[in-house]
Amino acid sequence: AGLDLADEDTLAMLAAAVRDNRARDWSTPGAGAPREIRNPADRRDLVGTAPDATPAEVEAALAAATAAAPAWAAMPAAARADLLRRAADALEAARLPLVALLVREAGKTLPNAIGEVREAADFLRYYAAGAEAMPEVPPLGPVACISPWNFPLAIFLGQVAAALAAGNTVLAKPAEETPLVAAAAVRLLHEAGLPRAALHLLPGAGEVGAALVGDARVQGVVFTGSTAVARLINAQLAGRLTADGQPVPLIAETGGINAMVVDSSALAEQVVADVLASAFDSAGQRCSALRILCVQEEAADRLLAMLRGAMRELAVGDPARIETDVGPVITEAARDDILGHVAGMRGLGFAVEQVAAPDGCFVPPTLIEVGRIADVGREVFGPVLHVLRYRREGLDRLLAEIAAGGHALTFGLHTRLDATAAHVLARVPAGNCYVNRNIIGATVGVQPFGGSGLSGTGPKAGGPLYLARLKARPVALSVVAGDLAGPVGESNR
Ligand code: UN1
Repeated sequence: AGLDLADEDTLAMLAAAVRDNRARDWSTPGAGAPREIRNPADRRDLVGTAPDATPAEVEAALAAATAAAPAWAAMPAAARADLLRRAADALEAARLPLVALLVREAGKTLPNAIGEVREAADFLRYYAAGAEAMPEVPPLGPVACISPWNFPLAIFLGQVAAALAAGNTVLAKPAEETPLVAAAAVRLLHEAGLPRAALHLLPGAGEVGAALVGDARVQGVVFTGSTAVARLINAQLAGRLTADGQPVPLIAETGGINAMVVDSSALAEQVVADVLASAFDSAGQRCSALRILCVQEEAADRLLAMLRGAMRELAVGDPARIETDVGPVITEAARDDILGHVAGMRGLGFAVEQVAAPDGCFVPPTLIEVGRIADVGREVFGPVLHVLRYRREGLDRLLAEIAAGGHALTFGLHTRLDATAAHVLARVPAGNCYVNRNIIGATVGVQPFGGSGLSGTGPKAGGPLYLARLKARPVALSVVAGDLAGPVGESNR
């Protein structure tokens, strides 16, 4: 069911979908002040307006989700699962306008947007199957789902689908940058038969999220975003108990300062391809993206020369064009933040190299040579790759520095030596370790995604333990492994 990007007819169809989309207004109704959503690649293109949810709308949604919780919880899991599968079918039937909307609202490249629709459908089907495979344990009740702009469809729907599948009603706050694709997804779910009171969309900024998290009727929180906001949520929930007297659960997926270690036995061509994908795909705007490439000294000159050459070939520009490798970053503020980091590093004396990029919300793919892990300092959410050279004798110190950073999300290793692989992987804590491949694009059901430490609370998204956290009481986990009924997508590569 994939869209074949090597096929001329498919490309023509996608181009037409983007063109039609630009003539379409995706505005959503609501009482609050309308927020203008503009295409990050072309600020003249107004995608639509979305009003922030007002306090009265938040209150009405909380009351309705609370009132609807018993009936939704009482529905047999199989019926909830059928509904989510119908929604997955509807989502795939609507994939062309959704792909175009992701390009326009979130600046996704066409391959990224196609992968994201596929991943969203995978989440719906995976959690549907998981719900059916679980013993009947009561759900939590109303759950708040707070999602990011970088996967405004897949992460948004993944959170919502899991909460609903487990039998909870949902208050969903999409990122303020990307409410329109979330609204489109909610419409599809309601049209597929989901009771309106079981899922409420509440667009807006931090105030809306804080109002939800601070409300005693909310029995669980699912959050993907920054470590700083996860800390705020955690503090807000501290000491609060569910109706069953348990601490209100928080599932948080946050950031990472992800590293890849490349030893001198690695296949250079493969490394270059995987580094390009890991660092620059999605303009580096994935929490899984590569931030620090660590190359063994003996291989570094040749490998970095190849990487620089390959970076110069990256096409940065309009994500609606199939030729584009790197699209815009999400906002001018994001661009300025990333470029501020680059300027700061240059100021500190680190060597910086950048390829060309157009004006606007674009950041040129950038390479910064650093001396040690701690030089990087922070997660930079854009196409900026730090590189450092290490000596074989210094490997353990390097691994200890990576571990000491406190994040533990993704990690990559390129080596052809089994002993090195075992040695390295035993020393780096990371939720997702990838060997001899890129470090992005975890696949629902096959590579559950999530980290620990500063990177999140677990359980991993798209994995067998996720739904259990959304139940009121502990679940016997041996029976929760809901396999997909069908083949799993290459969703997000
Ligand atoms: C995120 O960027 O917030 O594996 C998480 C991947 C994606 C990452 C999503 N699932 O690249």
